[in-house]
Amino acid sequence: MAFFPGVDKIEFEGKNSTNPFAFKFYNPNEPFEKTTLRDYLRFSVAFWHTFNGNGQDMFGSPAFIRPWDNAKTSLDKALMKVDALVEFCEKLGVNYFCFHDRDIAPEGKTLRETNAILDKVVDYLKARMKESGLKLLWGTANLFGHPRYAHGAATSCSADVFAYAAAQVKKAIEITKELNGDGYVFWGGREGYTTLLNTDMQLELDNLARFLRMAADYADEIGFKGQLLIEPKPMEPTKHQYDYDVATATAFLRKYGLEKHFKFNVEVNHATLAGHTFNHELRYARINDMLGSIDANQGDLFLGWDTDQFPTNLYITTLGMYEIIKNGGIKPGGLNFDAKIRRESLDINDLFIAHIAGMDSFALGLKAAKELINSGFDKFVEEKYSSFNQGIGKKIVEGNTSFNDLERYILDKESILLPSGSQEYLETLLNRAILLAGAK
Ligand code: XLS
Ligand code: NI
Ligand code: NI
Repeated sequence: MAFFPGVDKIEFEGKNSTNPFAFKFYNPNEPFEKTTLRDYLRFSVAFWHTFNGNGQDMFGSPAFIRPWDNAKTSLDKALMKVDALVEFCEKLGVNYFCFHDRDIAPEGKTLRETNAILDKVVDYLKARMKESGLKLLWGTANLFGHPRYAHGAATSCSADVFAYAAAQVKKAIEITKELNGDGYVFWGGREGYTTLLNTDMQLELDNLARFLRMAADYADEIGFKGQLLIEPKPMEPTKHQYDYDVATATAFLRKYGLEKHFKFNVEVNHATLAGHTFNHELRYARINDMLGSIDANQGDLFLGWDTDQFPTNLYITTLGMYEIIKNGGIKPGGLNFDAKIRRESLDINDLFIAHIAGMDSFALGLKAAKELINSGFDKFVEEKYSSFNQGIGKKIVEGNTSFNDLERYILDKESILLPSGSQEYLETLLNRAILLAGAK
């Protein structure tokens, strides 16, 4: 059965095409940095939004009915969604997907029963992946949807819930390994608090660290080679999430000596919720050698919640991809579309149009970032800090100065020369880079 009979394989038609079902800027085979755009960008489809998303929001019931909603049993439905995933990714030309354990299979009465159902779906998924060439970018566990996680999972006040979450993550790492995943993600779900009046913050943070240590140990024990990733988010569903942003989570990992085991999965919309730009979060991770993967989406600054829209803002994609080029790429991570079509996007084929928009926007952003680098943008920054390349600056950088030396050096100097920051000029270079990349 075809789930998307109205859509054929999406082809690259170039910038002059007006066909909504064609790529304008993403040519998968185009060479880029000794590889191709396909292998550099490593796009991934998020199972939860694309195959479970039903347009529901806080104010309204489900708005989309999908072909798999007519399945006879919940297991049939799960298997149909696997087929839909394979068909969707083949037509879109995307090689990767990501999932939570509970996205792909329904729960049973006990964890044992749930695991048995999950195994059935994983077997089928594995076979379909093998035959189609579809690969797993990362797996994760849903530790936030079920009511048992009302107080959090690893930070719950209930030791039973902590144990349940541990067993669930154990299984999720096992199936991620079984499906050859390149990574495993920990997004904080309900790990945080809504009021300190009822919260033992110290115990919760210590427990979170204990949980992550056991997870890393277990991954080693079973020989899981994928990258473990923390996905920061400052709020939602709790008022304060512990993995607030990359800086906060880095400090947390270092305090507990866990920093060698984890990198970051940076999500655009989470960055903006934290009051940061996407490129700020990427930069912070990159300079700490902890940039692992990306959840590609965008928020709406007027709404101010995690709207998870498909990314189309070229300034965001360009500045983000600049960090990725400087990072030497994103592999073994990728660009996962943790994004959902709007409740008003009622046509099932809007799923394709949305992914095409996101893929084109990141491909163009990548090319624009390259133009930006070619325009001498980096040279400007180098020049701005050049006082640290010689004289007293060099001594400071080399650690060969003290407050006494610095006082002696500066005490009788009459003037200091400052370079211009030239923000306006640099913004014109950014505009130019986007326009040049788009015109090619
Ligand atoms: C929610 C998160 C979530 C993670 C995976 O805001 O983005 O979807 O990516 O658990
Ligand atoms: Ni995400
Ligand atoms: Ni999110």
